[in-house]
Amino acid sequence: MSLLIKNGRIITAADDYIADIFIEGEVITAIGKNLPFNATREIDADGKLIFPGGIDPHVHLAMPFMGTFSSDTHETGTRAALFGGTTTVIDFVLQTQGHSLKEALDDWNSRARGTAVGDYSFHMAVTDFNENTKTEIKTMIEEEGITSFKTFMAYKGALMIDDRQMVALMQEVKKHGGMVTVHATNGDVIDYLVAQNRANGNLSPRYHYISQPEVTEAEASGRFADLSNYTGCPGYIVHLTCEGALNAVRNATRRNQHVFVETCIQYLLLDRSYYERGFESAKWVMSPPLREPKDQATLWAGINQGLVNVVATDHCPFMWEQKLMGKDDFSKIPNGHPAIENRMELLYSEGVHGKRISLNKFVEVACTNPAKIFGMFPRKGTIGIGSDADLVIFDPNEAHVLSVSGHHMNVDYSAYEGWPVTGKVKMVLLRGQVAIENGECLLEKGAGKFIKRDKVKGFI
Ligand code: DUC
Ligand code: ZN
Ligand code: ZN
Ligand code: ZN
Repeated sequence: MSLLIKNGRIITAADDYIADIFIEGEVITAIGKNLPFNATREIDADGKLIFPGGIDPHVHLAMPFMGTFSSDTHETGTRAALFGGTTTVIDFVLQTQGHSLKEALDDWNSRARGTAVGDYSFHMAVTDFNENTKTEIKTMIEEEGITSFKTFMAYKGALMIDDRQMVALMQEVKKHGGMVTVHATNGDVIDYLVAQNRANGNLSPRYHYISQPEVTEAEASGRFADLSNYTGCPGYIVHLTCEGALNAVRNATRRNQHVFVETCIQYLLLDRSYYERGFESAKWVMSPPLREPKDQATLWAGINQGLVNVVATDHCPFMWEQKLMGKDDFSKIPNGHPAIENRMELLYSEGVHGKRISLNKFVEVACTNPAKIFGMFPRKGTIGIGSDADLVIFDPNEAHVLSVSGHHMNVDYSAYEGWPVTGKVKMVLLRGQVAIENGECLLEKGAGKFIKRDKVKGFI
């Protein structure tokens, strides 16, 4: 099987040129003008942009959380991702406190293997670091190809580890060539503010926002950066939302430290006014919460300053019925919002079409940096000879509107209902196979592969 894509405008993190792409089997084998090859199929990409397949390194599929499960499975979530031009996702395996990493991995494998439609990898969330867990770090990195370890500085009693565990984990992960990633918010302060608001009868969704002020994120981000600097373990802050937290990272650069930073599309585009919609605001109850317009400005600038390296989603959808679990108490609303399918188009439309970031920067933060940071480059995240033929053929001019009625995520509302978008994913290839064409997914359940990742370098 071979494919020849003719005359597309190829965009990588560094380049922008018109050429043909020749694909044999799963990989790109030639790129050039007027390639003289015969292929099983020719695709005309004249007038279209060609991006590397998007990589969303922060998604929660079928995750047990707050007494329920996020509503997209590995099948529905990766299929929706493909529709939106994301060909690889990194999902989170959650260790159950008191149990091993291996048990958690077996559990996630049993759900993802043979069901994922797009490619996927796992981060391992370490929620209980002890002498037993310690021995499993090396195996995860060297045998399982899981090289990043997620920590939570919040959600005490379920997911949170303390600073002793954090330092010990960082020492072990550094020793074996991995990276520690973090949900950086101060869990104790948040728990206190949640309890205070509940005691005062402040139970509506806006108190979710009020209970997680900027300081809780700025403090934890700074603490994480300090511990990463002290141990020398590469560190990555997930879903960074605000000026205070980014300033903590900026400060770390003054001692020549580099901390990787991810933000998510919602923190760039949505603000706290979404918490003034009565209980409908539950759709946007996520942690950290949406912030202020000044934080959005900080994040866009941070992308252009090279301080924010990745734009992900933290995709963690819940059906409206599940959100209603918190109708009388904001602290019982399952945290998370759906975006896996919308990230690439929204970032293109608001970022590139909106003249906030360049085309190359778009590819860098949505495709290339996630691959580089997490040990998948150059197999994933770029368009080059030898790379997997994960490609998005994109019409930069087609205007459309986001809506639950047209999406493929397993959730019964859109967080971006009615949002006008310029630019549309027209065709998607996954390892040389046509995944999306004419608004349909042509890949079967189980077509997605688990991607073993390399040791991390700690630089990009
Ligand atoms: N935040 C969310 O909003 N959902 C899942 C987990 C998290 O940290
Ligand atoms: Zn056990
Ligand atoms: Zn988180
Ligand atoms: Zn998350």
